[in-house]
Amino acid sequence: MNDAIGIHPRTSVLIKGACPHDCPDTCSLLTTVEDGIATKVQGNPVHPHTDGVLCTKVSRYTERTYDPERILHPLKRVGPKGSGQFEPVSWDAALNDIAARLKGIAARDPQAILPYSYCGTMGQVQGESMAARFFHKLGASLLERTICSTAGGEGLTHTLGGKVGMKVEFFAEARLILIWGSNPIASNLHFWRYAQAAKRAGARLVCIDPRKTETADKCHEHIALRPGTDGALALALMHELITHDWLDHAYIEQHTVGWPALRERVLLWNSERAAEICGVPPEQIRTLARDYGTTPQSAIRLNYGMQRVHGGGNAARAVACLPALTGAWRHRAGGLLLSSSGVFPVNKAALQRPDLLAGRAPRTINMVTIGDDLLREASQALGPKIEALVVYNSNPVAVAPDSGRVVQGFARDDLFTVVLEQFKTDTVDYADYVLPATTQLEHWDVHSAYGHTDVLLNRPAIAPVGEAKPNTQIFRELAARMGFTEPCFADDDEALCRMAFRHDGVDQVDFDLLLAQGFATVPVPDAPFANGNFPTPSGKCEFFSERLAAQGLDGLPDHVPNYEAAGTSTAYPLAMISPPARNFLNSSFVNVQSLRDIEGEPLLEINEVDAAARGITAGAVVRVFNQRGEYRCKAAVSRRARPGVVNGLGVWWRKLGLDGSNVNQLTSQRLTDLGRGPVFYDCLVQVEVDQRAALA
Ligand SMILES: Nc1nc2c(c(=O)[nH]1)N[C@H]1C(S)=C(S)[C@@H](COP(=O)(O)OP(=O)(O)OC[C@H]3O[C@@H](n4cnc5c(=O)[nH]c(N)nc54)[C@H](O)[C@@H]3O)O[C@H]1N2
Ligand SMILES: Nc1nc2c(c(=O)[nH]1)N[C@H]1C(S)=C(S)[C@@H](COP(=O)(O)OP(=O)(O)OC[C@H]3O[C@@H](n4cnc5c(=O)[nH]c(N)nc54)[C@H](O)[C@@H]3O)O[C@H]1N2
Ligand code: SF4
Ligand SMILES: [Mo]
Repeated sequence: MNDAIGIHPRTSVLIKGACPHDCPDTCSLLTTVEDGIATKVQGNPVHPHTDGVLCTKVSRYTERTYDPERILHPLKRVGPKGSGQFEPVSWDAALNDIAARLKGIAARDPQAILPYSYCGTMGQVQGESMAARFFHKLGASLLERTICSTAGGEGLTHTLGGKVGMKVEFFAEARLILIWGSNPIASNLHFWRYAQAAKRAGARLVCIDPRKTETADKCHEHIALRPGTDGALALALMHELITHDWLDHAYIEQHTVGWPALRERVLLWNSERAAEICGVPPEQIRTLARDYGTTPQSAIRLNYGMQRVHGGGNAARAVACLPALTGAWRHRAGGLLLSSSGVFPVNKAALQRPDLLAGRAPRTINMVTIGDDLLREASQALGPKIEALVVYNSNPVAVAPDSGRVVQGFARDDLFTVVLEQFKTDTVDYADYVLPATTQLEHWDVHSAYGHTDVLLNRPAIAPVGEAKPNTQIFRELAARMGFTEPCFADDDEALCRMAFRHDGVDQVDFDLLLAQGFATVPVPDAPFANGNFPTPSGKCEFFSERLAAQGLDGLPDHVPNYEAAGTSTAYPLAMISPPARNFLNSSFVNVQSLRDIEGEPLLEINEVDAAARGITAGAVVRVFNQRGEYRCKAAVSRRARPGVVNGLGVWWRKLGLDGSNVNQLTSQRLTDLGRGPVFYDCLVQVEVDQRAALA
């Protein structure tokens, strides 16, 4: 008996939540709370997609939540920008000063204020609800949230009509799975579990990826194409389907638009031509086409890794044509999945209240080009200079391309920067004020997903740590100080959760079920396009897009070469890609010691042929450089890199790198063909042994 020995009885409860991170899996979490302290975070065994399993990152969530490095109090800058020197201040002092500064700028032109946010949390509430209301009311510049998925998203939308596709659970029944531009063992673990079930049942798995990933190791075949050549590969696959008549003519006839035009385009793309561009043997393309064309239950798991290049939108369009040619959509275990986010009936207008703009149409800034935008002077065409930046749910100094320019912009002494954060990221180092934000264990939220079709509710498990506040609360309190009196600024977080899926007073998702079991499934037919019914203007799969043609763009998908295509520069002969690390999530978790210990240190994977040609040995410090900048790290001489391509894994924090930078020092601010997205993997570099390190 605890009482008998003088110890308080322990209360232990299990709280249902949702993983907030930018991951397709959106897992259902069970947090054990003992005497108000979260002691364990586990996967919910009742939620089918989670199936009781979490990734390594989030199974250590208590370590992250109680990390001694958590920001627990509002901070005000005392040192130069970038130095990360702050002193604690009270919430009142911080918010009063921030409101006064924003009011002063807004009186001249509110468009000089820019919110900068992405998916640090994917929650509908701690993402863009109260924050969007605040900036809409203010009339601040709008932000194009393009840093991840807009090229592929647009490509898919112009072909299938939206971010829609196969239900992820039916990959388990497929007979052939193409894992295309995706490394699910690292970044989509719960899909990989379905793929493994299919493999055990005899399915063939093919991985299409320049890098020999841990996923490629476990597939039957690996097609190691050059970065940015997926469009050519898809066109050649279609060519083979046509010449061998592995086509579902009835499906094409009834459920597609633009077949004669597509056929004509595709006939220009035989496998030899594509093989030359992709840097793979033509037989590999022909064999894949035969398998794909003759296996009715063929399923494609496309992921965003293949669209971070100039032609990413067109490549996604080309791949999305494949299942309509073979009629794979007729089967629930056939078709394609890039993102399921389009199936969720989110009421964005209720959450974000664009009506608060009241007829104003502020300019839009693309988050990809934040480096250039921060360094631009006022102009008639582009509007005022950016004078204030409010960053939340993002770490742009580490994740945005061309970081030499980004850092220069953030270092501007005449820029007023507020950062809402949990940890002292690279971006925090440049803030004038840092406001401590709660983590998922400390606030309410509701989540849609992009790798399955369930809505999840997140209840707070513990009280906020230190003086941290939810993003919503910070914007509520700022709104009050700005004098915004609309009742919507008083909505509490639970009310916002209830609003997220309610239209005209009717819940589109059962909120009582969410409260009771933590998740609810959005009804989607098992084989959504078995009988056409694509959400396109024509209702068909659009091989040819009238909408694109009307914009003066190519109505058909094509291969659009990289801006910096391999072999086009003698100064920078190697193509660099920088895909996700397994134990980080973008730049999140880099600060968690036990996870950083697993990842080790920033590395550049280089093939033995390219290493030998440069006198690079394993573990040598190398200088990686191009016209935009240079970056030093250690070399990993590895067959994970194909000849001609180097891989710089994970978005490391700059301050943890060898000389305070990361791979984004080299990436460019150019934009994709569709969707105005980033081209992180369209980047030529040269690599050499670092002379400083070699002499030392
Ligand atoms: N552990 C972990 N999980 C994550 C993330 C993370 O950082 N870490 N990031 C999350 C985010 S933000 C997203 S958007 C999602 C999806 O994130 P994605 O960035 O799509 O990540 P992956 O699924 O790992 O797929 C990327 C794969 O594409 C490959 N690739 C690179 N260039 C090309 C190309 O031109 N063609 C082809 N075919 N392949 C190419 C890379 O080598 C890599 O293996 O994952 C999320 N999940
Ligand atoms: N070179 C290269 N660069 C890349 C990529 C790549 O593959 N290669 N991937 C790109 C992709 S796909 C993406 S999506 C972007 C991602 O870029 P970001 O969206 O900036 O993602 P993170 O780096 O995870 O940073 C999110 C930050 O939000 C904070 N955060 C989390 N929850 C909350 C909260 O509730 N409140 C507040 N205030 N803060 C919170 C976290 O602590 C973290 O520092 O990076 C892109 N950059
Ligand atoms: S990061 Fe992804 S796999 Fe890990 S717990 Fe979150 S949703 Fe699940
Ligand atoms: Mo992303």
